Amino acid sequence: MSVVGIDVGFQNCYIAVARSGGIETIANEYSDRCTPACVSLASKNRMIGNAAKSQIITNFKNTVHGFKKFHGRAFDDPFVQAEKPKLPYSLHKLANGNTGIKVRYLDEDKAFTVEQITGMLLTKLKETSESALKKPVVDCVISVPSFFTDAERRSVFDATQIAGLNCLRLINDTTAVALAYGIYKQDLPTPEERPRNVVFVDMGHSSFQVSITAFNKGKLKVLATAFDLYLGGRNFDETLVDYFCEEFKGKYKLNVRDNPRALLRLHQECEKLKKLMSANSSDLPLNIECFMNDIDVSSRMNRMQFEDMCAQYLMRVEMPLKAALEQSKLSRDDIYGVEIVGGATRMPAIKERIAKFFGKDISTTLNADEAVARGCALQCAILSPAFKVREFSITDVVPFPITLRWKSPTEDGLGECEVFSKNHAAPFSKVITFHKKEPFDLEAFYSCPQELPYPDHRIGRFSVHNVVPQPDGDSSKVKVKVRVNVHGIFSVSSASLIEKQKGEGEDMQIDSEPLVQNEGRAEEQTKMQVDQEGQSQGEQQNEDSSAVSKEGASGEKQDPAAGGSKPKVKVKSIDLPIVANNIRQLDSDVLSNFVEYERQMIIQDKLVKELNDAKNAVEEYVYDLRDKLCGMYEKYVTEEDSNRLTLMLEDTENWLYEDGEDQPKQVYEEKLEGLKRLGQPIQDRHREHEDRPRAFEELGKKL
Ligand code: ATP
Ligand code: K
Ligand code: MG
Repeated sequence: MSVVGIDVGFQNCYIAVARSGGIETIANEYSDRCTPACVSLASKNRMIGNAAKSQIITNFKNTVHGFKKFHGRAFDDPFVQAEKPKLPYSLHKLANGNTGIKVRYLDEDKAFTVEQITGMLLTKLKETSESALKKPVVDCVISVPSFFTDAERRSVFDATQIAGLNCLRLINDTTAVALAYGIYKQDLPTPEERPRNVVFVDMGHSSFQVSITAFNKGKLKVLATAFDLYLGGRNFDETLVDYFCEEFKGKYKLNVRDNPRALLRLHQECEKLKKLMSANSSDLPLNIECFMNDIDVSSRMNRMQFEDMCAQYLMRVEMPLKAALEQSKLSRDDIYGVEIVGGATRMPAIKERIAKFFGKDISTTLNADEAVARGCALQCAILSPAFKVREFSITDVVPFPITLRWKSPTEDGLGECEVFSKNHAAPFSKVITFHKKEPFDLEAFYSCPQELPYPDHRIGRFSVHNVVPQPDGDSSKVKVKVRVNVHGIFSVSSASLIEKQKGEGEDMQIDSEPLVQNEGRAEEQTKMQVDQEGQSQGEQQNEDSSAVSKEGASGEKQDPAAGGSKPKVKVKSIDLPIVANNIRQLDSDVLSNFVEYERQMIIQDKLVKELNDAKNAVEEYVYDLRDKLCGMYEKYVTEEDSNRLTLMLEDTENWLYEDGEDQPKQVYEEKLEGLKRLGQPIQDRHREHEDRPRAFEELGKKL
């Protein structure tokens, strides 16, 4: 099995793998450890990552980037609507209301779902991992922002399936960083000692995340997370873009916003300028040649001016830090250290604010770009039976409180119960007992809509089927297990009907407040969950009845009422099917179509690549042989043959640009063979001549 960790960023993706030497981040075919989160669709194939990034300006309508936040969001979502006019490509409302991405692919108009686009990106990252590890990659751990909701996580998870990956865990960015920090530390306090509390701060391109984590030997426990969903490097780029758009309007009479290509170029230049300003406080130039309408533009900017312009964003740095500290109930003195990662934390103004808030120097010992991916790979190694790593238990948190609601014959007709509070340990399961005579629905939703990334606070509806009254007509006791799994995804994972015990309270318990039983300590739960998830790959995709009954069996064992703790009470329990209906969830048949379609696109890309390689081989051979004919091969070919061959090479070159521009692979292969039939004898004569003296030399050495 493969041990791979992938950080899927809004802008940048990184891969770390476990090899014999330990965890290492790997480079792609461009020798780049960063793969841009970018997908470009064309008339014959797709380009993904670095190749796609180079298409951002030339093929702007069909080059998709900045799509991470479309996961789990409706097209009508205010954020999606606000992004739409800023994007060079088109968004589209899909039949189910989700956000679609409209591009031209294979000379047809296509609307891809965000799961498909992320699936494409993951296909690329999978291939990069495979060529580094030189074996197929299936198992992996992938990072998501800690604030991702249920719908967002399910959406990313679907994308991993489309790419043919088996995601063992969706791990929170800051938790991955915490693992990368803690696992190698030899001097962590023992479990009996007071834990070491460390703050992790990650500001990427699109958002700002903070977590406070307590470490003891062999374990970490996230105490609190806080975030600014919309504060990241892109805000600072946009501030510069706005400024220069205004300036160029006056100075050059240019309406940059009307020209998508110019706007994209300005974006790229502003990002470069921003990065330069992190290292340099002096006045810096911005020059773009032939920017728009054949006009060269230029301007200047310095860090102080820039920071003034960005005051509204810099102001927002403190709030999540404060929120995290408050939630953790720690004081500043309890904080051992502050570790920062993410590209945007390289801005001096950001660093200063973080340091000032905690009143201590911040540490940058972790690799700002690679720590998330490394943490993911470490988690994957821990989950892999094939890999030996130090035991390290992780207890994460639920980012937003979750409530269940159901119909009940009480005054207002509704029963309600908060099943997971904010920062509740995760993964975690709980059992709730209902008294029902008939099948019923449980609505799950987030309790605090104002905290959420989007206005829809629903998670889903879970219908518990096959509930019947007891033979005497009384309500049946129904035990329902709810859980937040290892991916941070909520579900009503099993339900069972308990046959009435003698002497128990009668009809008075109908729809009473549910009894909430926590199952054991969070840490034990973590282990159990991780094991289960590791084996039953992607099983939470559809909590269908078969998955449920499997789970039901284990739920029963842990149920104190039904378990061995009270052996004298004999209870019969019947597993009940649950049908889940999650918001924004792709139908399973739609998902399988996407899986199949991705496979076809992979084959298509491969065919195009092979074709291009065959064509390039002809071109390269032409140039190579022509050079050599008037160079190193000159002595080994008659003038007549040389002239004939040169003419033929010239013909081939012309052909490549005309009739030979777009031919089947076989035609190029035959062309190459034809040339080689003439070129090879010359090459052989040359080699023979070269080898002969060398052979003598070798012989001489031996004698
Ligand atoms: P997210 O975490 O939001 O999904 P991401 O993981 O893709 O995004 P990172 O790779 O951590 O983001 O960071 C990218 C951001 O960091 C970009 O806005 C980039 O311009 C910015 N950045 C990188 N280096 C510097 C620098 N030296 N100075 C200022 N900003 C920088
Ligand atoms: K990243
Ligand atoms: Mg990131």
